[in-house]
Amino acid sequence: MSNPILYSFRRCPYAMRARMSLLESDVEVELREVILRDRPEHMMEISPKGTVPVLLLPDGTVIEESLDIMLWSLDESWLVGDWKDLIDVNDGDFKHHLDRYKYNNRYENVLSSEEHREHAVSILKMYEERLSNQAYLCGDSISLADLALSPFVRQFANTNRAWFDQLPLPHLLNWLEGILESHLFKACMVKHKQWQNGDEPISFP
Ligand SMILES: N[C@@H](CCC(=O)N[C@@H](CS)C(=O)NCC(=O)O)C(=O)O
Repeated sequence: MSNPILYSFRRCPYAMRARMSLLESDVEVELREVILRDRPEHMMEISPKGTVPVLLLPDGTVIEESLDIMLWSLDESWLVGDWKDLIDVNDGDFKHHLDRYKYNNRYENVLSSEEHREHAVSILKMYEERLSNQAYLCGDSISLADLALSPFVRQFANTNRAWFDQLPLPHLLNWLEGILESHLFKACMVKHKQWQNGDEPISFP
């Protein structure tokens, strides 16, 4: 039986969380690296909304939300604590402020970049509070919430790394560093060239 097919984009935080989850499961997929301005026809046929990641299962089922790919691949031991609420805040308010901080001139009628940055920091303070009592967002082991949120905190940090590094959020910085330095994250960030129809399949992991 053939492997599931994952349409993915290396730098997309939603695709990163899906790839990390697949790495943590025993599932091998065929990875197809997408360039967003040149999306493959087959991907658009199976998922016309056109976002990555998209996972196509051998039985034809299409999973086109990163969280659903995580839930499909991870076993129940990963579903720890209030991960749903954390993902709601991340994919909602945090992502809203992150985009308007990072790409402020793409939006009309918004606050300044610095004001959006401050709103995002107020959410990061909530994570800092948790991480001052435990190693990960929902306890002392890594779980779904860490995989789901860390790619977005990374994107926020990388927008202005020097500024981020001087924030008084030592536990958060340490948590992020630990994840970015992990084998898991490094394996999820391996580079692949853009997939073209007819290419030899690339197995992931
Ligand atoms: N809710 C989706 C969001 C995915 C998403 O927005 N991915 C971005 C790349 S980081 C994308 O594909 N953007 C293309 C577009 O919106 O046209 C998920 O969780 O999978």
